[in-house]
Parts: sequence; C-alpha cells; structure tokens
Amino acid sequence: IFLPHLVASMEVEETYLMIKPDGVQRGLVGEIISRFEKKGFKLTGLKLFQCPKELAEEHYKDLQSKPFFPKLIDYITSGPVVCMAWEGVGIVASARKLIGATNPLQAEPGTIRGDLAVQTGRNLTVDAQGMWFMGSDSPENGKREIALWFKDVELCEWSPVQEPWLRERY
Ligand code: IDP
Ligand code: MG
Repeated sequence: IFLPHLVASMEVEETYLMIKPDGVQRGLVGEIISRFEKKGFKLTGLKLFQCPKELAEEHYKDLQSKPFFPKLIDYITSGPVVCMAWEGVGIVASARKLIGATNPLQAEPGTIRGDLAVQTGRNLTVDAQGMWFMGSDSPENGKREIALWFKDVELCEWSPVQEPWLRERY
C-alpha cells in the first residue's frame, strides 16, 4: 500500500500552521517561526488573530465527536493565535516532524512540542490539523486550510534570495 504521509515529497507544497494561544502567551512566537524559517521553508502569510468560536469549530470539525472538543475550542479561542501559511518542498510531512507528536511527553527532543511543551491540552503551539491522516494530508488540503484562515490579499507570493542555496537545479 502507498502511504503518502510516510513519503517525503519532492513537490513544493503549501500548508497552514498555527501557533496556539499558549505559544503566544508564553512568548514563543519568534522561537517557533524561527524553526520553520531555519529549515528553509517560505512564509507566505502571517497574522496575530483572535479566532472566533465558529472558525475554531470549523477548523476542528473532524474532532467534533471527541470528549475533549469543547475544551479544545475554549483553548483555541482563549487568546490570540498566530496564523501562518508556509510553502516548501515536502513541507506537509516535514512540518509534522518538526512539530512532533500530539502528546508533548511523547514528542522527540528536537521537535517543537518535545522541547517546549508538556501536555496534550497545551501542546503549545503549532497545529497542522489533519496532516497526519490519509485523505487529508495532501497539498490540496493545505490550500483549503489556508483559505479558511486567510483572505487572498493577506498572502504574498515572493522569491526568497536564499532559494538557490536551498535547492540545487537539475
Ligand atoms: P495534532 O495537533 O498533533 O495534529 P490532532 O489529533 O489533529 O493532533 O488533534 C488536534 C488538537 O486537538 C491537538 O493538537 C490537541 O490540541 C487537541 N487534542 C487532541 N487529542 C487530545 C486529547 O486527547 N486531549 C486533549 N486535547 C487533545
Ligand atoms: Mg491533526
């Protein structure tokens, strides 16, 4: 069987990532953005945002039936989040690795959650909803999520000068 989420893609993909309210409150915004920047991914959208309840519910609709759903919505709407759109080769699978396991105590050291958080209900920081599951871990899904959180005019198309130093030309 083909498991797309286990294969590092060579395609340029887009993904939505978000720093949750605890990341903002704990002053970790710079630290977290920095990890994706240093890896070589391209930031195409960024804003501090107080998420309305309806949007949080839409974003997490796959988890609606879970017992922790109401708490999750409270958590996400409890203060500003940082919405980010990122682009890069194989970013969907790579971001998942950089973020680490959902439960921070099981997340490897070196990952954002492994280094900076202790509890699933405060797993700090970055969330890339759906990325781990078959059928919703595709670049198309990344685009759809970006559209949920950003207006078109809030996104920038640009070419970082470092690009030739990140990827060789064939
Ligand atoms: P992910 O964020 O690692 O992709 P998901 O399973 O997609 O994990 O869950 C989305 C978010 O829902 C998690 O990041 C976490 O904030 C919350 N969540 C998931 N499972 C639990 C749980 O068992 N208790 C409390 N919160 C949870
Ligand atoms: Mg998820």
